[in-house]
Amino acid sequence: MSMKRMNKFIYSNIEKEIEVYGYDGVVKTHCRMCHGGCGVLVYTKNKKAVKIAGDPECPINHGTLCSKGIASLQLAYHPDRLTHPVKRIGPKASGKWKRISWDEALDIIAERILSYKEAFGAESIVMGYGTGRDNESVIYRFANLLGTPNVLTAGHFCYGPRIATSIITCGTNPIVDYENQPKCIMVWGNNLVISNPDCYKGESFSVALDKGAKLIAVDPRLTRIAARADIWLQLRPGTDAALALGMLNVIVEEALYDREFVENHTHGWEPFVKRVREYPLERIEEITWVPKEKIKEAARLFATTKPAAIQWGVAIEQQINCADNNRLLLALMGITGNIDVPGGQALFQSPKIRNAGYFGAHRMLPEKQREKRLGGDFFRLAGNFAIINPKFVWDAILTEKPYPVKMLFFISSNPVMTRANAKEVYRALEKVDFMAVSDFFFTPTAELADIVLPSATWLEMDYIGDFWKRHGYILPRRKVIEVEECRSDHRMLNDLAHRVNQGEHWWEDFEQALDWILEPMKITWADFKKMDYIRGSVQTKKYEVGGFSTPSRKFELFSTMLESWGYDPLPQYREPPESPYSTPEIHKAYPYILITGRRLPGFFHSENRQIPILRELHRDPIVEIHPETAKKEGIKEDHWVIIESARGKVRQRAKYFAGIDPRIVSAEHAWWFPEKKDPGHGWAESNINILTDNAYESCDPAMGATPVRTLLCRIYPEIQKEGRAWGNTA
Ligand SMILES: Nc1nc2c(c(=O)[nH]1)N[C@H]1C(S)=C(S)[C@@H](COP(=O)(O)OP(=O)(O)OC[C@H]3O[C@@H](n4cnc5c(=O)[nH]c(N)nc54)[C@H](O)[C@@H]3O)O[C@H]1N2
Ligand SMILES: Nc1nc2c(c(=O)[nH]1)N[C@H]1C(S)=C(S)[C@@H](COP(=O)(O)OP(=O)(O)OC[C@H]3O[C@@H](n4cnc5c(=O)[nH]c(N)nc54)[C@H](O)[C@@H]3O)O[C@H]1N2
Ligand code: SF4
Ligand SMILES: [Mo]
Repeated sequence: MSMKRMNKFIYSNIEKEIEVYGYDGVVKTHCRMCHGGCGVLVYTKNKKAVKIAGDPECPINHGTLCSKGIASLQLAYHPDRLTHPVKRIGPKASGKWKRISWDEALDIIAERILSYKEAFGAESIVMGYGTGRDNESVIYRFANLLGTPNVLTAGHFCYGPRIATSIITCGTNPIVDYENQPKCIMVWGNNLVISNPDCYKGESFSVALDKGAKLIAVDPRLTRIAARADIWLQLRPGTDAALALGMLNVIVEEALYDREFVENHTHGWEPFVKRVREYPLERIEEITWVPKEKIKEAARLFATTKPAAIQWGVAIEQQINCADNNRLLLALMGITGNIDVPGGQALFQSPKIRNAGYFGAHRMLPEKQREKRLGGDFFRLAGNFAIINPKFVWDAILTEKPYPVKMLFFISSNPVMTRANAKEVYRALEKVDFMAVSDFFFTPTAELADIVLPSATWLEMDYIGDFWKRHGYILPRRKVIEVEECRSDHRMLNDLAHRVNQGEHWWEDFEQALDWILEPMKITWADFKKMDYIRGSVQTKKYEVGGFSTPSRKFELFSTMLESWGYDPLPQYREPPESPYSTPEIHKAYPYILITGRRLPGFFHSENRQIPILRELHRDPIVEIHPETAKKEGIKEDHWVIIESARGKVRQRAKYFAGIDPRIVSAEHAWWFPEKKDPGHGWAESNINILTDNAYESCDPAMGATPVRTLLCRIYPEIQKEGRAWGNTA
C-alpha cells in the first residue's frame, strides 16, 4: 500500500476511533523522549492524553514509534513526578523538602544569581544541561545575557566534536541523505536502530538496507547492525583512527579516490597522503586487531560503491582520538566524492529562521567575559565552540581555582550519573554554595540541590521542534496537556530572565519568542502550528559555486584552523591512555578492556528507570562478557559481578555474549534505582562512571573529550544469588 493511501486509511479510521472510544480529539505533535523528532498523534479524553500513535505523515518517522515514545504517558502522569517547586529544608541529600510557589522559587534563584554576580562575577554561576533536548538555545541565551561564559554540557564528548570538526573541515555537519538512497552505508561506532540519535531515526536506515544498500559495520560488538552487515570490522575499542588511516591508505594506494574532487576541492592532499602512508596495513592490523584483508575489502567496497555514506556515532568521540576520528571519517567521505551529493553525505541548510545559534545570543557575551571561560584555551577546539570539559567546573568548585564557582543551575541533566569520575562530581555538588535543578524527578543530582523546579514534558509545551538539528527540518511541537504546576524550561527561563535584568531581551510570554524565531520567514507561531513542517534548501554540490565555508574555501584534509592553534594539522593515531600497550602494568592488574554506555532501547541515559513498561523490559544493569572469559573468572550467567577499575568498583549482572572479543567487556551506564527510598537512590552501586577517568591528560588534546569507552578493568563474581538478568540489548 502506498504511504498516501495508508495515511488515508488511518485517518478515516481516526474519526471513527474518536467516536467509538469517546476521545475528545487528536493532537498532531512531535515526541521528545530522546533527541526527538518523531511525529505523533496524541489522543485526549477529559483533558488527559490517553493514547499515543505514530504519525504516518511525518517525514522523520513515517508512522513508526519506539518504546520510549509510547511510554511518554507513564512519564507525564507518573505518581512520583515532581509537580510543584520545592526548597530543601535539611542538609544536602537528606531528602527533606518543602513545597514553595513558583514566585518564591524564582525569586530565591534570582536573588542568588544577582548576589553571586555582584560578589564573584557572572562567571561564578555555571548553567548546565546534558544532551540535546530542544532547550539548549534558551539556556545559552540566558547564560550569555547574564555574562557567564560557563555552560556545562556533554558537548566535549558527544555531538559537539562532530559539529566542531565538520565546521573546520567543510563548513557544516554532513548528514546521511537516506531520502536519496545511499548504495553503501558504513555504520561507524553507532547503533542507530536502538539510539535513533541526533538527526537520525533507525527506520530510514533500515529502509535503505531493505532497498539493497551494502553495509559495513565498524563495532567491537556484534550488534544487530553488525550481524546484518556485508563486512563487520570488529576492532579493538579506541583504535578507530588507526582503522580509518588504514582504509585511507588502501584508497590512496589503489587510487580509488575521486580525482576531480581531490584536485579541485581539497586542501592539503600531499601532506595528507604522506601522513596516511605512515600507517601501513601490517601496523594497523596489530593496533586494531582487524585482519588486514578485511580492511582492504571494506575500503574497496566503500570507495567503489556510489553514493556511499558514513553513519557515525558517539563511540568515536569518547576517546583520546576524538577530533582526529571525526576528521578521518570526514576525509573518507570527502576523498571518495561523497560530500554534498544526493544519497551521500549532504550539507543541508536550515529554513531561513532565526536559528538556534542566533537565538542563543552568543554574540552578546562580552569579550572580557568570554576570556574567563573555564579551561580557557587548554582544549582549543572545544573552547572555540564554547564547550567546557566538565572537570574544569568540578575543580573550580573544589579548589576555587582559577576562581570560585558558587552556583550551579542544571536544567535537564543528571551529572552524578552521566559525567566521568562520579565520585568527584558528587563531591563538587555537595560542596557548591547553591544549586538549582529543573527536572521531572528527584534524581541523585536533584537530591543535592537547594531548589528543584518541576519541568514540563514535551506533551506540555508549544515549541519549534528539531530547531537545532542539521537535517534541515523544523516541526511544530504542539501543547497537548498541562500537568499541575509543571513549567517548560523555556517559559521558566523567560520568567527568570525578567527577574535578573534581562527583561528587554525576552518576551512577556514565551510564545512571542516563537514568532520572533519564525519572523524571517514571514510567518507566526499561529501559522506554523497549522503546518506539518518546514524544510530548508536541499540543494547539493553547493561547493562547486562558492567553495566550502572554511578559511581555504576547500575541504580541509590539512586543517588550517588546528594549525593556527598550534595543533597537528593532520590526523594521527594515539594509543588510548589506558590500554594493554600504553599501560602494561595497569593491564596486569586490570586485564580487560571496558566499554561503557551502549544504548538501551527503553532508557535514555539515567532516565526511565521508574517508568513501569520500560523497566519491565530491562530490570537490572547488565555487563556483557564473553562466555570463555566468564568461565575463566568463575562467573555464572545472570549473577551479580563486581567490575573494578583503578578508580573504583560497582556491581552489575553478567550476561554471556559471544559477540564480543574475550578480552573486552561492555557495561551499561547511568544506573540508579528510583525505587530505593534513601535519597541517594543507590547512585554509587552500579554507576559505571565511578570507574571512568576524567584526568585532563587522558582527554583528547583539542576537544577535551573524556575517554569513557576505553578503560581497563577486572571483573569477578559477587556473592552468588540466583535469578535471571533481563533484557537483550545487542
Ligand atoms: N560512562 C558513560 N557515561 C556517559 C555516556 C557513555 O556512553 N558512557 N554517554 C554520555 C553522553 S553521550 C551524554 S549526551 C550524557 C547525557 O547526560 P545527561 O543529559 O545528564 O543524561 P540524562 O540521564 O538523560 O539526564 C537528563 C535529566 O534531565 C531530565 N529531563 C529530561 N528531559 C528534560 C526536559 O525537557 N527538561 C528538564 N528540565 N529536565 C529533563 C531527566 O529526568 C534526567 O534526570 O551522558 C554521558 N555519560
Ligand atoms: N534509547 C536510547 N537512545 C539514545 C540514548 C540513550 O541513552 N538511550 N542516548 C542518546 C545520546 S545522548 C547519544 S550520544 C546517542 C549515541 O548513540 P550511538 O552512537 O548509537 O551510541 P552507543 O550505542 O553508545 O554506541 C554505538 C556503538 O559503538 C560501539 N562501540 C563502543 N566502543 C567503540 C569503539 O571504540 N569504536 C567503535 N567503532 N565502536 C565502539 C558500541 O558497541 C555500540 O554498538 O544515542 C542517543 N539515543
Ligand atoms: S525515537 Fe525518540 S522521538 Fe521517536 S518515538 Fe522514540 S523517543 Fe520519541
Ligand atoms: Mo550524547
